[in-house]
Amino acid sequence: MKDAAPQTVHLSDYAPPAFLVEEVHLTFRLAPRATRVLSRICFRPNPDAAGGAFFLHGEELTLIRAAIDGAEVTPELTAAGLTCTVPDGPFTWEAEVEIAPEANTALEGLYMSRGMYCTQCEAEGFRKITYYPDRPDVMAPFTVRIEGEAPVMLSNGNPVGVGEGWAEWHDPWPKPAYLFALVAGDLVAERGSFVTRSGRTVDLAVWVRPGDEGKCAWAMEALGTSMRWDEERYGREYDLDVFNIVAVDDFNMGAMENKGLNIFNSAAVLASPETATDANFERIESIIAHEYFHNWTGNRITCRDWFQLCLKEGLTVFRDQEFTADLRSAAVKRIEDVRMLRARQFPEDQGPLAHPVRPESYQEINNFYTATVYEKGAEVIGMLKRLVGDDGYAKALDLYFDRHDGQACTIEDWLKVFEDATGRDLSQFKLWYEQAGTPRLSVEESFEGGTYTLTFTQHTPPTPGQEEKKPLVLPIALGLLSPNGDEVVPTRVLEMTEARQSFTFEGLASKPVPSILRGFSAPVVLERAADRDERAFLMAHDTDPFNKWEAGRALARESLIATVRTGAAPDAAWLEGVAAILRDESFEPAFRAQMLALPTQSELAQSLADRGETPDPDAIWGAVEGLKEALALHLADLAPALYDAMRVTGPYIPDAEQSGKRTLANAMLGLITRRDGGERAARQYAEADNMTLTLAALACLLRAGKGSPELAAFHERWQDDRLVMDKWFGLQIMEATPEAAVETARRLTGHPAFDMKNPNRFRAVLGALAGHHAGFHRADGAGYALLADWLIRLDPVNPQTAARMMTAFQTWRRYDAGRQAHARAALERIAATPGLSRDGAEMVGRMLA
Ligand code: 0A1
Ligand code: ZN
Repeated sequence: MKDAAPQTVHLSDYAPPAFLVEEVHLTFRLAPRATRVLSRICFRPNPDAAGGAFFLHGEELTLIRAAIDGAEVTPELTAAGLTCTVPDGPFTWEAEVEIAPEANTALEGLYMSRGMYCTQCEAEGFRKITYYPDRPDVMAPFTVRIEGEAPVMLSNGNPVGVGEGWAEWHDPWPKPAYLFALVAGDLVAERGSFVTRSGRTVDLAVWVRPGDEGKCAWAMEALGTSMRWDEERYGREYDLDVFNIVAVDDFNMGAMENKGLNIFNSAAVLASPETATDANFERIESIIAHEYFHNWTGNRITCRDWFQLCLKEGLTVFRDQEFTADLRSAAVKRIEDVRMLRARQFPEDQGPLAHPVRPESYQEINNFYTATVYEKGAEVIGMLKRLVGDDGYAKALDLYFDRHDGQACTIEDWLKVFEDATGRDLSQFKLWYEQAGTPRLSVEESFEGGTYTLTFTQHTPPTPGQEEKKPLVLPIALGLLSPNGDEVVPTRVLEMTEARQSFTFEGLASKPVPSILRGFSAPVVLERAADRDERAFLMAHDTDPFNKWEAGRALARESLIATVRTGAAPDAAWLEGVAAILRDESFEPAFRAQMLALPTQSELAQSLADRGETPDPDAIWGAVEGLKEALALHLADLAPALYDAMRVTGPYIPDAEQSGKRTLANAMLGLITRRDGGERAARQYAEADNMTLTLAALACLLRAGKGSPELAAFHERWQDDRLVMDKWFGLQIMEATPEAAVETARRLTGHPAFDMKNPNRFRAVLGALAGHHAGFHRADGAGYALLADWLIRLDPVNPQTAARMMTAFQTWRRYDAGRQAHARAALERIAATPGLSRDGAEMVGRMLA
């Protein structure tokens, strides 16, 4: 066998498959060290392909035998798959292979998680299960027989039979191999049912380990709500007799949308008030929805090739965002989404890992499950909707489902339905899919004789491999306020298509105050040198909740930057503006809590870098601490009063109303702790009957340099609950001082419960370090070195998770020469590791280029 040398795959090289699959029959004889997989696959030549050899992907498989139309054959094997001479017309391929799920620590293909068999096939894991054309444009119905000792054995589709030691499943819907799934183990189910709008009853089940039954109710409820929402909002009905969800402890990502058998990281399913926070509950609800929505946007209509990943992911994220906005608060959800976009996608788009929403090349596709593909992909759809309007969007989506059901599609297909449904030419809009980088939007204004003119200039800085950028279509939602705070021009969407473009508004009595980019109508950096009075004015008067929040955010950012630069005192306008909103009961508590969320320290570093300055992580840390101290002082009376007013009585419900109150109360607790040294937090910890209150109290105590007895008690109580213990590990690092973060992380990697093979635990410790801005970017390079040590250790065990975490280094060039030298040394050490995975090599290669 030859070694598979890393190869770059290009979108432009796409060719249709030489052979199509009519049907697939698989038999699994499960055994931890030697599982046998028997396949019978009916192939026919693809009439739309220009011929081509018969090639099946296959990696890390031991081929026992192969046959074509019943006659044994001896294929030619490589490390990537096999080729074989085949008949001219249709034929049946049979193979028997052996695999070792127990030895599979990469968690891709068939593997074991604490005695349970499970699979992860997206993107290219099926080739580690058997020989197959493992590409998303090959779709087929699957019949699966599982033989083994496990009490529960599940696969995609509907159950067709079950007996002692076996189970059979049939999935009638043609699907690509990446949606295949199998689970077998000692599992128990929380059961439910759903009657579709056409009256079919679907049996629902959430499968978990015995002992976790009490933590499934929320997931089941979220599933029912998602199914109904997709019927009502998108006209999409479920299409099988059963829908199964399984919770797995060892999982690289959040969850996976396998047809009829969604597999979830247990952190994305299991919840009880005692063990999960409000944020966990909300995340579970949205991931359940996301995976369920994939049934139409991903499964019934899938991607032609992996370059089209945003076709399913951007759209499904957009849909899950709409779902949460409908169920909870649209304003708060938009703020949360933009915070997340700025924290995760902007750094990617502005650094060495920048790539278009539809990338044009890759070495390892697993490295492209990124915030750009997912979150910017969703933003692009939001812009499309803004441009064509709600009706145009609804028509286009109906056409998409009608025209492309059962197909593997491209972004061209997607844009064409919008063009056909609305008559719009989207050729310039398509650049959003092709051009990487975050556009910068600057604004000039003039006012003369009642005419107000806004002139916008857009510019997208170069990104790797894309020096020249063209102007994009930018929907700029805008409102104008009069100086007395009345809205004189309600929100309208300006459509910018040129590099520089003016828009005029006639008949205004006085120069208005513009509220630009309402609802964050385009994913750009707005470079507006507004003065602080204007921001304070918008914070007080803007009718658009997002821009109200944004004005406060900008004030806080500028205040923090001034402190970093000159040691300036916190801006009184921000302190007063926040206090006014906190006092205003017409705003829901969750929105009021958002007003307190400061820009992340990494965002502040980027803002400084954008202005040509070298960010100092310690100075940024100090400025943030100073602002929080000032706020605690400013709100010395209000914080305890609001804390009391937000007390929730009655049984715990993780809905928007209750969780909003708890979020605001906990934010007040943070301020109170700065003044009372932790007295109230200790009381909250002692009295708490849910994890939201417990964890917030513990965080406050740790931040105040206290909390040792509580930390020990927490450990004592929760040591047998892996998900709760992940919180225990992570929190200690998140709440550590910059000096202590690295040492705390290092100490915790030596804890007996630290298990590098479990991605959740690895992320809880090393991910928390990477997220601690001043701790990770410590001047002596200790943060970089510790993370590099562990990434080098993890890479051979689980290359996917290691490579994802390497992104912690993506901003390394922003910092001073000393830090850069340490970061470069860490990256070069990773790059020089013998046998480094393709995943890791691609990531460090791009960051060092
Ligand atoms: N499609 C899933 C996420 C996912 C992607 C890749 C995986 O392994 C590499 C696993 C899951 C989703 O969007 O939820
Ligand atoms: Zn998805």
